[in-house]
This record gives sequence, structure tokens and C-alpha cells, in this order.
Amino acid sequence: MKPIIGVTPLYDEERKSIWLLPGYLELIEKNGGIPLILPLTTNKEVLESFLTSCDGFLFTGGQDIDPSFYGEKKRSVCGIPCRVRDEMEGYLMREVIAKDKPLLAICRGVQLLNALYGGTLYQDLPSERSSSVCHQMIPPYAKVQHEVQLIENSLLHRILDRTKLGVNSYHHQAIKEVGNGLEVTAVSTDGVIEGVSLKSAKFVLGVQWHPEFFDASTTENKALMAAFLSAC
Ligand SMILES: [Mn+2]
Repeated sequence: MKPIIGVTPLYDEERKSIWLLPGYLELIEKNGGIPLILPLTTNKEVLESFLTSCDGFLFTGGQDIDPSFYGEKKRSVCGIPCRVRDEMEGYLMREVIAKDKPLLAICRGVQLLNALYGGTLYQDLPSERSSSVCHQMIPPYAKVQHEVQLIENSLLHRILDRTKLGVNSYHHQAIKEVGNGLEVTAVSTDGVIEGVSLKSAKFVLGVQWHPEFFDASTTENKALMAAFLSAC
């Protein structure tokens, strides 16, 4: 049986609509899983039903997380949070991990993971941390923007079996202090943390870049998704 992967929906504040980039679903479908877009809801009974029926979860990119999640006041450089996503995904991620179901977190997802484990975020990289690397590339996003070093023997290193990886980069926030129990798996050439995993879990991995903008069948995406889906 192919694993069913619950995918957190994106939210368009202007249109009051949920939406999703097809790349997230293709990553799953083209690599042997069944993607399922979750409703945007904080109803625990509804979420509980998906927590039971889905074999794994993909947490997508999106709005900046409310800094109150990591004990800070929101500064003007921080984007407008999406409170319903924060509440839904905060609950869902805790429960997914409590049930030890596999979880892949992309961009906002890895930031949420870090915040849930007591870590902090840069609210705005360009104004808080000077760097020669631009982390907010201009489209098209299916190209390498900077390199990351994969930490030896980390989960990501074991999956991709290499120490350097070219990634795209479309984020103005990033992990500042790493959360308790998280292991750094990838660091960009300017020192920004771009990947973490949860040591105690079967498979909880977060990356700061966007695999969904690349073709689902690149060598890297095939290896990443094979590791995630086979854990489900
Ligand atoms: Mn980056």
C-alpha cells in the first residue's frame, strides 16, 4: 500500500482561499506516495481523523510564524502571520511527532519545527545578519542559489550520501538558536542553518530550501522522498 501523506495547505489572505503549489504534491505522487491536501482548520476532531488516516505529513512553506511562538515580539520586518495556520500546524506537528509518524518540513515548516522545540528565528535575515549570500532569490526558483554543507552522519547526509548540495533559496527568515533535541543537518556557506532533524524520531526532517520547485525526479528529490516515504 502506498503511504498517504497529509499536506498542509497554503492560505491566500487576500482571496480568503486555500491553495497549493503542484510541486509539493508531485514530490509525493511521482515518488510513490498518495498526496492529500488537508483542510485549513483548527478543529481537533477533524485533525485527529487525519492524524489517524495519514501515514506521514508534509509541512509546506508560507507566512512567517508569529514570533510569540518563540517568545519574541513581532518586529516590523516580520511578515504578517497567518494565525489559523500557526494554530493548526502547531497542534498537528506536536501530534504527528507524539505519534512518531514521519514528517517532512519545508521552509516555514522547518521554522515551525525549530520554534516548537524552543528554538528561535531570525525575523528578517537581511536586516539582522549581514551576509554575502542572498537567501531570497528572484524567479525562476528551479535553480541553485547557494550551496549547503551536509553535516557528516546527519540524517540528510545519510540520505543524499554527499557533503555538499546546491539549493535554491527563497526565505527571509531562518533558524537562529537551534531547538532542544534537534540536530543540524545542513548549513549554508554563510553559516545559516538550513536543515535539522529530530534525533528521537523515526523520521522528522526539515529543510530551509524548496525541493518542490525542482522536478520531482531529480536524483536528490528521489533520494529524499524515498527516505521519507519508506519511513511511512
Ligand atoms: Mn538559503
